[in-house]
This record gives sequence, C-alpha cells and structure tokens, in this order.
Amino acid sequence: MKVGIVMGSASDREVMILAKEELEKFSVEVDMKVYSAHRTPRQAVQWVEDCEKNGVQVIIAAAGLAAHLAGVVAAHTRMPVLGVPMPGGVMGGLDALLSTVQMPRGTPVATFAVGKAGAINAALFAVRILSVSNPQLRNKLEQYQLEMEAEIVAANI
Ligand code: RP5
Repeated sequence: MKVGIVMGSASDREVMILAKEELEKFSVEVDMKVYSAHRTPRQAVQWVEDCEKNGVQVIIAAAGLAAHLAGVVAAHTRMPVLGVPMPGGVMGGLDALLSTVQMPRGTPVATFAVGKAGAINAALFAVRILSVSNPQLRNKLEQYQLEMEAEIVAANI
C-alpha cells in the first residue's frame, strides 16, 4: 500500500506532514515530494509518471493560492487524486479551495477542507480507498473511529 503526497512549496510541509503521519498510523507507505505545477511543471509530471511505475495507488496533492497542482496531477494519471487547498491566500485559502475544487468535467479531483483538517481527512480518505480491497485496513479504520469516539466521550467526564 503506497500513497503519493505532493505539495507546491516547502512552505506547505508544515500542514502536509500531518497527512503523512496519519497514513503512517495505518502502516501505509508514503512518497512525499515538493513539486509545483507552475515552478517545476516538468518535474511534477515526471513524478506522477514515476508514481504509476512505483506502485502508488492514490495521490494527495496540496497547493495554495492559484492551486493548479491537483488538477495537473489528475490530468496525468488515472489514480484517484485528493486535493488539499493550503491556507494563507485570499480569505484564508478560499482562492486555493476554488482552484482545487472547480475542475472541468472529465478530470476529477476529490477536494478536502482547507489546511490541517483537509490534510488529515485526505489521508483518511486514501486509507478508505485502499481498505476497499484490504480487510485488515478496514479493521484499523474501525478501531480508529472507536478511539475517536472514546476520546470525545472522555472529554465530558
Ligand atoms: C503555492 O504557493 C504553494 O503550494 C504554496 O502554498 C504557495 C506559496 O508558496 P511559497 O511562496 O511559500 O513558496 O504554489
């Protein structure tokens, strides 16, 4: 089980490290890179092609501002692409959210919340995709949800 994570800038790493950590809780291997759709377009596409060859099954792509990275990645693969808009731009990341979510028909990007919640949920969604054909992973997800429930309940004691 392998997930690729790509982000547009090293400045996104602080948020996207949370996605990597979440995937590692489920023993999912992660290939995490910084490549920009605008500043390193050739390297970004090369990385996607390498992912195809290296057994990556899902790609998480994160970018801020005019966030085209997830769309460009989706245009170069048939894998599921999960987009995470980065905060910091117009209205806290509304620019990146719209740039990521408003894909034209034919090239889907599943888009998550701006910032940390989006990074963690994209990782969990990747685990859910992988769990469709992996009962062990499904069990771990069930355990994860039970722990989350216990944590909230304990907060009320
Ligand atoms: C985007 O521009 C990156 O994904 C990042 O969120 C934003 C700012 O990049 P830096 O100026 O910090 O490199 O492409």
